[in-house]
Amino acid sequence: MTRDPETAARLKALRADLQPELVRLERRALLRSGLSLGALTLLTGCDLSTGSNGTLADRMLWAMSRFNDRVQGWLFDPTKLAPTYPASMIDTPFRFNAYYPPDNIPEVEGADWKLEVSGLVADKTPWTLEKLRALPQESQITRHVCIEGWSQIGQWSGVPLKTFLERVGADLTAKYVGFKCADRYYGSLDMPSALHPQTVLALDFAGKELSPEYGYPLRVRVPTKLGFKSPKYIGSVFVTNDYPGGYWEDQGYNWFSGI
Ligand SMILES: Nc1nc2c(c(=O)[nH]1)N[C@H]1C(S)=C(S)[C@@H](COP(=O)(O)O)O[C@H]1N2
Ligand SMILES: [Mo]
Repeated sequence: MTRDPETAARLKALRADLQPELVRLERRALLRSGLSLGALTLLTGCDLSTGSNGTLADRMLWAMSRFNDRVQGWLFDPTKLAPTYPASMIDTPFRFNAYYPPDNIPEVEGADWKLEVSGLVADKTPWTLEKLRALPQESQITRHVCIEGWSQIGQWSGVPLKTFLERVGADLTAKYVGFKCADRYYGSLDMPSALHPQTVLALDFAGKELSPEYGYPLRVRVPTKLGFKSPKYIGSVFVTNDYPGGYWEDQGYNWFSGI
């Protein structure tokens, strides 16, 4: 945009005055959207942390609007299915991420493990790995997008969460499905996202049983949402009408974080 030098100078001075307020607004907008600068950079293809075009607040607002449009075609397809990829595009090695370093990865003993089921469900019998493997399985190659600003393509297989919820006689009109993990992580999904055809209780990663870093023995995988909506090491699933929140959501990240 071209402006006469006088107007440009006035705007520049005004911006300098407003700068602290803009920075505060921007922080709030980032928290609300559930995205870091890194994630916005990734999703918009616009590097927000460097460059001289406009203030950081300008660049961020622009990127936010671009994010809304672009993400429709990439992470959140208009058909509401996350894009899938050929096996040749799988990223190896796949990145580990958690709120702690790899030394603290929980080691779960699969033979003793049981998935507890509670809340608004008819059958609360815990599930073993063997029983889960006997249910219909689904495999998908999708992109995992982390809020911290990286994404990778991986292959997850397991039981569609919908199949599982139907099997336990869950109240499918309830609002939320919550998960508790072997670490201190926890999370929840709205029921429509829990019933989404691509949402799975993953037992396998890259065609093999999940390894400890990727969530052994069971993790949720929701390709239509940001990575933090896919809890690993789950030990308990519950159906409820009371908002369960989540580890990052309770610290300000956007709960929905997807379509
Ligand atoms: N139990 C548990 N699940 C978790 C997390 C965690 O810290 N603990 N981190 C989340 C985040 S932010 C991301 S990006 C993904 C990382 O999954 P990966 O290690 O398979 O890449 O797991 C999600 N699920
Ligand atoms: Mo993440």
